[in-house]
Amino acid sequence: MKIKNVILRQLKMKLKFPFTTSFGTFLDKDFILVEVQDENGLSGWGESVAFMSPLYNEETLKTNWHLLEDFLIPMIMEKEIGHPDEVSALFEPIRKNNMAKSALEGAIWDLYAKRENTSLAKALGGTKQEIEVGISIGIQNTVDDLLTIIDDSVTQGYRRIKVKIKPGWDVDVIREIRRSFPSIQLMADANSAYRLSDIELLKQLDEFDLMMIEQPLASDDIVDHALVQKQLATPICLDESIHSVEDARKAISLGSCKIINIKIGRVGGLTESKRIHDLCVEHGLPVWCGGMLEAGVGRAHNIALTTLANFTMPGDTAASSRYWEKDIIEPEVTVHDGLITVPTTPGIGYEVNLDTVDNLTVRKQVFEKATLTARK
Ligand code: OSB
Ligand code: MG
Repeated sequence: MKIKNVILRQLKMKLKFPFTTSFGTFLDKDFILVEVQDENGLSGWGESVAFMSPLYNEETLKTNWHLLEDFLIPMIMEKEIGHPDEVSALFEPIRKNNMAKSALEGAIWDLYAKRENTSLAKALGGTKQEIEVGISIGIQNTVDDLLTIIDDSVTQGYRRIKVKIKPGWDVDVIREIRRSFPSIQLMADANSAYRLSDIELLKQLDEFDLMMIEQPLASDDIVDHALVQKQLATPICLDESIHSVEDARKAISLGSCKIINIKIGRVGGLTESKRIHDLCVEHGLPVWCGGMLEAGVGRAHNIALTTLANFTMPGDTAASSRYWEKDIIEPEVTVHDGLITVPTTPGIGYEVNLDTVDNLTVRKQVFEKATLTARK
């Protein structure tokens, strides 16, 4: 296939509620939606998970636009692409900028699956018809507020509760949760808020039978995590620290984690996500699919990836309606009894609602071969 046009749109969507992590609070979600079109005008869709500020990782919406406009789009325009696995190889000379690469690669995967008349899940080698999901709950003003949200989420059927922690909102909060909910599947995500010197505090969390502690230490660390994991009974799950299958291999061999959270954007795309999944199968580590407060297109990609067999733990892909008054896809993602039914229609399996997209678009740019040449 050949990509004839690429359309970048910057969307702004209002979150239904503020979402607070150890590194900051989200009120809105600004992101880039990528549309690629083939010679027949068929569209594939991808979503960048880069945020406005470089607080989760170093990428931002603007750095992604720059990388897409000036490097990545010109690299794939009019190229004969036999299979989307070739895209990550094409992008290989560009260092890092994984979320920018992933947004475009994801759109090409969707287009490929549509052209093959198969679902994205099947195109990736996925086998599940439904996937199990959990929910990620931000830091709240009071423990009572948090307990109420957990209660609602458990009632709705979410299969696993993840709570965000940070210094000052950790051991005591988890103790209170366990008192009220002795047997739920529970985990904590620190988003890199601790240091090796916090080891005694982290060890106190062993008491609460957590499924895992996600990314306690620095976002680029795999060395200190190995030291901490040796002293913890609770499995460590790495999120921020894993950018590639090579990172995963090193973390596994050092013993830095026992579980990996795969985020498609963080690792540079679906092809790299599959590689990490396969490596974890070889080494007996379970994986699960993380979330980045995605709108519908990103959510759909997460669902397709989660159909791979070793995604054995519930992911963070909650229902569209948890985050948005109105999502950009139809139908919206719904969760029943903690399960999402995987769509079977071609590509991502959800229609992008162009009217909704237009209403939310604050910037738009169309790239076609002629303009790219003219610019040189
Ligand atoms: O670390 O998984 C994370 C949200 C924003 C940035 C980082 C993270 C998160 C979440 C929420 O935990 C995941 C979601 O519900 O999409
Ligand atoms: Mg995380």
